[in-house]
Amino acid sequence: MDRADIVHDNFLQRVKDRQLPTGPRPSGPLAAHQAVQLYRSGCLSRALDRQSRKMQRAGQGFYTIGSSGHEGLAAIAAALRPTDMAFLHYRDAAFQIERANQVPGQTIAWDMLLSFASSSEDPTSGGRHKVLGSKALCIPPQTSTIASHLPKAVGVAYSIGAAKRHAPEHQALPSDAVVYCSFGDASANHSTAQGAFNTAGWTAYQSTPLPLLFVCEDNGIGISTKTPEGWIAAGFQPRPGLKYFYANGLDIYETFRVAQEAAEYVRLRKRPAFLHLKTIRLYGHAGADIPTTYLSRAEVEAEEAQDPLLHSVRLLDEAGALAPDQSLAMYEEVNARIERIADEAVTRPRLATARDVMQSLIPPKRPCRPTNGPSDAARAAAFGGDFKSLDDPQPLGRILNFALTDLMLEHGEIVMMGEDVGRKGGVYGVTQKLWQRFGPDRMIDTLLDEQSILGLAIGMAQNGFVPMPEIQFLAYLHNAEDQLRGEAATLPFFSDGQYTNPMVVRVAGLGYQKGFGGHFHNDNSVAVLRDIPGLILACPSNGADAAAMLRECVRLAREEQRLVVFLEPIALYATRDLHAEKDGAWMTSYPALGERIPLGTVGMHGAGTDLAIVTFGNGYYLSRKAEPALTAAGIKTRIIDLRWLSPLPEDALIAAIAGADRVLIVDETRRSGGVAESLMALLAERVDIPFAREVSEDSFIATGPAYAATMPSVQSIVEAAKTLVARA
Ligand SMILES: Cc1ncc(C[n+]2csc(CCOP(=O)(O)OP(=O)(O)O)c2C)c(N)n1
Ligand SMILES: [Mg+2]
Repeated sequence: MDRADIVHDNFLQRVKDRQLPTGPRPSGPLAAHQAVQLYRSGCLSRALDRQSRKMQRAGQGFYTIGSSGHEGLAAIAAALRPTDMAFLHYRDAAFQIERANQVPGQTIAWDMLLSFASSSEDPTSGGRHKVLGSKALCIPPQTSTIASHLPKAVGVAYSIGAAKRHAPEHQALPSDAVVYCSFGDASANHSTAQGAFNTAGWTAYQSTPLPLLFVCEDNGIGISTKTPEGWIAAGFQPRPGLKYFYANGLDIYETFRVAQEAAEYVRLRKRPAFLHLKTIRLYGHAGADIPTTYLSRAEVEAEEAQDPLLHSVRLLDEAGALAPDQSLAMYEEVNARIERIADEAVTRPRLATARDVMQSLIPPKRPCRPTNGPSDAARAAAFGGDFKSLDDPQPLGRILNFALTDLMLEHGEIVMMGEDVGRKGGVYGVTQKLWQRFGPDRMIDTLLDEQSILGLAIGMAQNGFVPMPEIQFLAYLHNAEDQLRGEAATLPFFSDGQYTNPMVVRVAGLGYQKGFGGHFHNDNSVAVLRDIPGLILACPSNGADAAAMLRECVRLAREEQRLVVFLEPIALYATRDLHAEKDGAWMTSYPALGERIPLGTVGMHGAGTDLAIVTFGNGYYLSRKAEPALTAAGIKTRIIDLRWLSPLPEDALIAAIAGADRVLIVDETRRSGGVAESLMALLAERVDIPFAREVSEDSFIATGPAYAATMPSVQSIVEAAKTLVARA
């Protein structure tokens, strides 16, 4: 027998027999009518859990992770405001249901059942997932990757204070909001969670405002692995910067009282708090999990005897709020109602085609106030002594610095964050002087944790900022990559475009730093970025393009809410010369304000018809260096700079190679999973031109004299070109 049915029968029998679990009498500020409402929210949550299991058995529902045992969460919702952004643990249905009571016009049971049924009319995800969430209730839906929502909760909490000082055009939260973020006891151990607690504490320790309420729902277990007795309290009571509260989540009176105290502490003091909430988990982890396979029957039954709804029946009786018979009637009425609504919900349409599913991969555009660009006076004041250098040829790194300055002048909602981006101006000086020009509010020197940097950016974006986080080196993106892959990129997808986190992530990367750094400062793989649906990956090869592309990237983020990664080739930051020492041919002047390079367009040098070299980044630079040797060999060449590595500028590329007899792909990323693989597939599918590739080996990069040995060189490009052209 399904334990959900055992728990249900148990409830009916025990209430009838008045065999209710014992506990302290109701006390605290919860009024009788509120207590009844919380109990009703708990009943609704419970009924929905049972219904989801029935729907799954009938082939009408597809996922059953439930909230039974966690009904006390309703009391936490009651202690908060519906404008307090809430990042919910997957067991917080009662929270969402109770919050719906605070917002007029809600049809929460109907909405949640549509989600269970994966109906395209589900107002949260449009039928893409059974997930908690609601735009109207200020509950962004969450992925199920444990703890990945914690870094962005820190980011949103930080954004509330930042928005007071620089209100962004698309600000979403009131200035007295708090952020709520919940998770399970096992999840609290995850390094992502630990990073977020540390960042919250680190921030509060310096008295920076961070109105954030963490709630750890401690049911003592994570799937089948028990949390050691006392572990959560021992770990979180002494944590610097994080005030610890405890409540028994089986008692709605106590939970409400403590949650109110904690919420008031967070709201008034603008400091983070950690509410440790004792709960129980009824009927195992999720639908297919049978708890008696790893717990003794006695243990399971002892938990079931502590059913929080039974506790509520007792508490309501003792408070004189509702007699047990009335509680029983309410429970049954709610169950019957949910069954009736479910019968209707399963008849609603579902997603069917790839097009349906993919509709929300790309977020909707949003209206933005027009800007006329920064005034001359503002530019003169900001640039200071650099103002007169703007027209002189400069290397890429310096041009980027100019572009960032103008973009920050033009858009007050741009904020940058990263290790050493502020006071120092970045490891390679790209953000130099921005801290002095725009202040520490907009140039945030973060602690050393890439997940927190990206989480801060995601969170600030959700409150209307346009963040430009910096990852110091491409190799250091990987330990935080899920913040882009699992969080930022998926949010529009499964919130049906209702929640977005537009940003431009600047990453310094790729190889060819002369003998410096080895593989951890010279990472030449972008495969993990290129396969993320909806993500735009840009990679300039020279200063003028870099500025014009960066402006387009910011436009894409600001106006089209896109997630953009701007990959900066470190080896070209300071490169000045092309063919000969002191020729200065790789320096460019700073493009006029307003000049942009649109997404999907390529660059082209030359118009030769013997050979088209298709390349980007350092490969473009090396190909340009190879050009005289190719000309000397009688090979008339054109060199195409892809600029956009994902999505590939397919049509522009096909147009650019038209009329060429051969195509050579020069790709500094690796043979396996490198950009060339996609380019070759594209050429094979769309044109009838012979092609070849010159790529990096499947290797990491060495430091010292062999620093470029595994990657394309001028010589290898020339040889590959000659071989290809000589091919019959
Ligand atoms: C990063 C990650 N690893 C593993 C999982 C699989 N998983 C889902 S829930 C869970 C246990 C979570 O336990 P806890 O945090 O105590 O929450 P509870 O389910 O008890 O409420 C695990 C291991 C996951 N979702 N994400
Ligand atoms: Mg748990």
